[in-house]
Amino acid sequence: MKGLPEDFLWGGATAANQCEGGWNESGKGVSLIDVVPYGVDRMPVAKGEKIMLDCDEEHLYPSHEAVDFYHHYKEDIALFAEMGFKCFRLSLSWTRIYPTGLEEEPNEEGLRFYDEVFDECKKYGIEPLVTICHFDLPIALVKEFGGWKDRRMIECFMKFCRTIFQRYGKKVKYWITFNEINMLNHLPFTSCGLVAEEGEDIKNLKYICAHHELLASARAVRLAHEMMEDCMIGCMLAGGSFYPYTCNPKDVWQAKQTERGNYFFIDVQSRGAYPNYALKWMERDGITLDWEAGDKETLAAGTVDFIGFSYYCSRCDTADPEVSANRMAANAFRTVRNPHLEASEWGWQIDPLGLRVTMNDLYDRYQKPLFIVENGLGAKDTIKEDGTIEDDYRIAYLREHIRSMIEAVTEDGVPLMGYTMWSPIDLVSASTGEMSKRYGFIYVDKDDQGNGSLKRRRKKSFYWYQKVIRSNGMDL
Ligand code: BGP
Repeated sequence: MKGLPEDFLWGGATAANQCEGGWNESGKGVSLIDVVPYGVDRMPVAKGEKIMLDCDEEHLYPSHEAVDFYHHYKEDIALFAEMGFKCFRLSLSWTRIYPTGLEEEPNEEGLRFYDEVFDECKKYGIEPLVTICHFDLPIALVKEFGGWKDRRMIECFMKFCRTIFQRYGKKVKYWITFNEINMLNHLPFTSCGLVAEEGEDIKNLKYICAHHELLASARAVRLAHEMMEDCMIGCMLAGGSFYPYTCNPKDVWQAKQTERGNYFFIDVQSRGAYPNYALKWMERDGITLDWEAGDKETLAAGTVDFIGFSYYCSRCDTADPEVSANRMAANAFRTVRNPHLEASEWGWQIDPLGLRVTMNDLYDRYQKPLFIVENGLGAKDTIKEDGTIEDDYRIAYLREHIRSMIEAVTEDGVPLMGYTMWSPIDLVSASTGEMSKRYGFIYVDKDDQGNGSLKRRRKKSFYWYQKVIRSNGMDL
């Protein structure tokens, strides 16, 4: 079997709020995620209830210490290098750089932190892949504007982009604008800080937020190309194809509709215009956007260079209300249970072939290079008496997904830039806010109550992934 290209970007992915900690150090401001006490699954906001906007420091917030990458980055990057990483995906904490998002001048100490992180990567020949916004915006902007529902967010975001492109343009080649932009449908508070007032139509507001994020993304793409020679900037979809539950055409049609709800964002970011089906559904549902002169041109001028996506599971939909009632988690989505698949302890159904399906679907649709920027298994790990962690379940999950990914590249001809699994080091789970749902090759000694020494420890999978990278995916 022919293998992956020689310059394939193997690595791992994290997000600032789930791993950095140091939430109020060196001038950092408070992020939205710093006031979320438990994890997004348990947040009341999507139901329209009031959210807590003031940070109660007596509580342990998952992002406050997280796994303290802020003070351990040298050790952590050295461990990534030991596995042979070619690429490290991380996100920038907006409030480290602009503490409220409203300042004229950035916080130099915050900028310096990422300089040091990128320099450390460079030392080992690791390419950073930077997510500009990963569920992480200044709480001051949420309070001031109600999040992305306000168009003024775009200018705040552009100021942030200008600063980081200027500062890191020579150190960072690969960029992503927004993490899992389609999560906006499911987690409007976490992903865009949407605070709805009494009587406001949340559904309409979500699309207004989307419109502003899409404009901001397009402008960021354009600016990146103007400011940084040779850079590549992509979008990021919470991916996973939707299967019809049966071959009943009604199920097929239902699955297509649900899938379009996710593709909509990427259709705009990749093709530069709202697709007809979305314009029609907005018309039907009475959704009105605040189009301004020049918006269409902005979208058209800022199409992405590659399609980044996360893949944890495929999804399934049906038109049958009885079957539809039996739904389960698939990341932040709810899916109809697929009887052909097993599930993880958190109910996310495991479907390695679904990754090949998803890659083919995305490439057929966009004809742009893909980048798998998240894929992994959350599981509980046990430390044996001799100190080892035998996470064969994680190896099995990743092995099958990587096999499927390689088949999509070598058998189907899908161009793929790289694979950054989630997450090379244990960190705080986004959905549960807990540590015990672990993804890492590197174990971090910390429990759900926040106790632990933060000591790092290599799991069995660490050595397995090292071998995978060394053989460029040939030895699984
Ligand atoms: C994705 C997010 C990540 C990450 C991952 C795993 O949707 O981009 O931030 O957390 O899911 O999810 P969880 O941590 O809930 O298991």
